[in-house]
Amino acid sequence: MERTFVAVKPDGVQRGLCGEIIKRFEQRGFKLVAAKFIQASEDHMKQHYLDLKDMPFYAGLCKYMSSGPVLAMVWEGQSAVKLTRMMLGETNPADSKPGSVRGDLCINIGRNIIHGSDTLENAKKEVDLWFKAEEFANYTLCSQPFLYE
Ligand code: IDP
Ligand code: MG
Repeated sequence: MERTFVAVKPDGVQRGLCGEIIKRFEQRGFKLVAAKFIQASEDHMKQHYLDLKDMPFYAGLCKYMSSGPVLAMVWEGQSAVKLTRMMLGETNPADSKPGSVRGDLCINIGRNIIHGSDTLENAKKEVDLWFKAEEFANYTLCSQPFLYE
């Protein structure tokens, strides 16, 4: 089982897409193990996007991501990192296929409504950056035996 970090960005929250996004993860069969609705500081976002610090859009991205609340979540499941990235679509919504979150629900690369960890290593880092150990729910999904062989 893998855990991945997913966040509905401030644009997704403002556009009322939290429910639609949660629905897609629930319907896929992923298990929600942690969630919180918070406005992150600019410093927190700078840490989150540290790998992109040399990109021209880094400052604007961190400012935007801290401009309003985000829905931060950890979803668990088999191949959760890879499957989540496929559900999200490409970074640029214009390259995202219909059926993906970005391909269905947004248009512009700077307002692409959702974040998902890109590798298992980054997922671990991001989960640790956003959540403390006591913020995780420990339970079994009743659908578990019907999702996995
Ligand atoms: P990802 O979110 O698909 O993993 P990254 O390359 O990690 O994409 O970039 C992080 C975020 O930075 C993107 O989701 C998007 O919001 C923003 N971003 C990426 N490239 C551009 C760009 O060329 N212009 C403006 N914003 C960008
Ligand atoms: Mg990324």
